[in-house]
Amino acid sequence: MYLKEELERRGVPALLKFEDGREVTADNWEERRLELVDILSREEYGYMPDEKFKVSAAEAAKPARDCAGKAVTERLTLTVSGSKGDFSFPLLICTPAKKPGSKCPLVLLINFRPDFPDKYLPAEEIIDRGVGVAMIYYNDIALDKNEWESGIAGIYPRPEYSWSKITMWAWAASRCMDYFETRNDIDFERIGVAGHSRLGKTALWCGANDTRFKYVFANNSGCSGDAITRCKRGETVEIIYRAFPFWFVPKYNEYAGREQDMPFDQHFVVAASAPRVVVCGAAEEDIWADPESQYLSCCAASQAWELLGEKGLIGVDRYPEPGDIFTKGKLGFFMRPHAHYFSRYDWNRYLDRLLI
Ligand code: GTR
Repeated sequence: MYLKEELERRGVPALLKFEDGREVTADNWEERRLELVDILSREEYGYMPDEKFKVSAAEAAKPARDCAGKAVTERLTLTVSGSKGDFSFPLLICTPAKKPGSKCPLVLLINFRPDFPDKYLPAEEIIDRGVGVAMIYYNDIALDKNEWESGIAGIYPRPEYSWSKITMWAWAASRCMDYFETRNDIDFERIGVAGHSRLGKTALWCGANDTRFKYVFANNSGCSGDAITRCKRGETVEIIYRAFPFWFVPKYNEYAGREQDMPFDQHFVVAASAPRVVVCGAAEEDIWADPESQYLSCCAASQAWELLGEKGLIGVDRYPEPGDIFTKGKLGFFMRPHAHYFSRYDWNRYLDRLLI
């Protein structure tokens, strides 16, 4: 394990031990993985409604040729039906124009804006790599505010349902996956979920809950995302909960200033997608997210892949430097120069991993 002494100094909880003290082995990894998801649901992000949803899609506009004719963009309305009623939201899918019968890899971006393309979504560059991209706009699912009437929050409200906005956004990504499964032009072995910052946290949480996403791309997700919380620089539990209590369940706030008492740390959410592919992207100047703590959590999470005989993090036993790209294993990390942003550089690192 890289940076072992630093992980020990910070007192990061053991990944490969059950809550009841049993050792985790390759054979019982799935049981532990589900326990990780349960711990994180209970302590931090909340639970998704426990029921099966039905999903249907309708055209919101005629499919249009895009990117100089290299792509087709579809604007759909997805309707999710559950025990409490129907809920609809827009879903955009842009795929390479291709021969009938061929399938493309696809990345679903949970985005900050409904615009397409968008500064965080360089569609033409993605299409030119032979990859399709889908997008949902997070405020269409539930507003990024401390209110519980909008969108899905109004239909499955708190406290009847113990969830949070991060969990609602992640839940919506899974409903998109339900729809992708009905299509015959997508390569199901290569569907990824991506997000930046608060939506990078969401992408990690989505991957943990939904094993159908074989790739998880968490960009600059930092505090309550990929960064180890204990002794982290920049944002802390206290700060993030004060500003964004609705991203979490109230229990998370009990750890404000008491991070050492958490029965988990953020390497749990990274490892909860093992042995699928996870790539965590950090940015040199993003001290608020804390690249060192982001790397540390990959160092700790990597044990899950190794336990399963997979290549986890292929990194270095030191803190990362700008320009470091460690994406050869199934758990990847890279540190881009400059600031907090979802840049083309980041996209290309994720696509490089998707296309290996
Ligand atoms: C910040 C928040 C970060 C990060 C960021 C973002 O204000 O403190 O954790 O999520 O927002 O999502 O842009």
